[in-house]
Amino acid sequence: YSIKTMAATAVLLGTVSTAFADGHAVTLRGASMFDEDHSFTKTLREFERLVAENYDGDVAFDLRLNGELGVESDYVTYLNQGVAVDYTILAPSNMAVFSESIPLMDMPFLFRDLDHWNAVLASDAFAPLEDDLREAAGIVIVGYHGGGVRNLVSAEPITSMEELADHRMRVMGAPIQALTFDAVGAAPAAIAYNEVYNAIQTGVIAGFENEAASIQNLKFYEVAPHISLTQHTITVRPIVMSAAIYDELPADLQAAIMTAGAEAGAFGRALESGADGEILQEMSDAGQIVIHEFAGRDQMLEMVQPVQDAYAAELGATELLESVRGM
Ligand code: MAV
Repeated sequence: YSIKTMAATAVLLGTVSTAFADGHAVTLRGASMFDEDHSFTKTLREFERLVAENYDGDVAFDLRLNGELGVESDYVTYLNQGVAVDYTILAPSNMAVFSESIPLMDMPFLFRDLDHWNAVLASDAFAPLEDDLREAAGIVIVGYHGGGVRNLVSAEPITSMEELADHRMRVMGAPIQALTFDAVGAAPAAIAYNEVYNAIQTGVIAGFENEAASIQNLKFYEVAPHISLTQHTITVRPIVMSAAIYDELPADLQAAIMTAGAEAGAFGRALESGADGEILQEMSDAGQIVIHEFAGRDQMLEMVQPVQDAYAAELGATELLESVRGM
């Protein structure tokens, strides 16, 4: 191996060993599906800044934006294998392939409101899920971003349970997501995020569900301009690292990462939850979306609870779910 080949290999693997390539002791590679304006990217930038601030050694970051390295379902595989992506922000439901329990964190109708969401994230209720993720997926949670509210996004308005019936909509890859929307009468299908825009445009599906920041950043309103305020999810979006990479880092860098993750998460949650309503308003003012009230939210909630109960029971997580509900 020449130094050059090793450097090239190191770049491919995107890890600690990129020292050869750019002269830094440690270079970590990150990934975002969005541009600099999205709260995920801003939170990852804040994370980088805080790691550097809290660490005495030499660490550099190489954050790839705009889906250059794919979508979250790709990042999960990379993190698991310890290649290409070292840190990112992920929807728990996109990690279901490796951990059946992690999607419990972001199942629809888990949180009553922002206060409840805040209380749960301030507790250690999710610790058993974090442990399972590390064990089963090789992914370490270093902080929690989130705070977007997910609504139905569709080509035609969906304002009632009747209009929701058999609505062909995309959901994230976790079985609990499909089970939930199936239970309320829709016709959900798991489709990769980077295929959603085309699938709606070509009529393969009639819509999906998402939060304001991402609808705006990826211009989903161009094909799905109708937002129905089902407000079914307040997002939980862990800042994550590959355990294979994290475990190889010096202890003081690991400590800096944990501190930075917690702080960057708090920064990001305030940012996204604070901007959610404003972004909807911006898109509405710009004539990009039409916002509709949704009449059946209470009914949805009632229909979904047994599905949540069954999922938790299957995981042996009934107590966890009860304690989250009780907060
Ligand atoms: C939004 O862009 C984010 O919540 C992101 O974390 C998800 O992966 C994505 O939606 C999605 O629906 O897959």
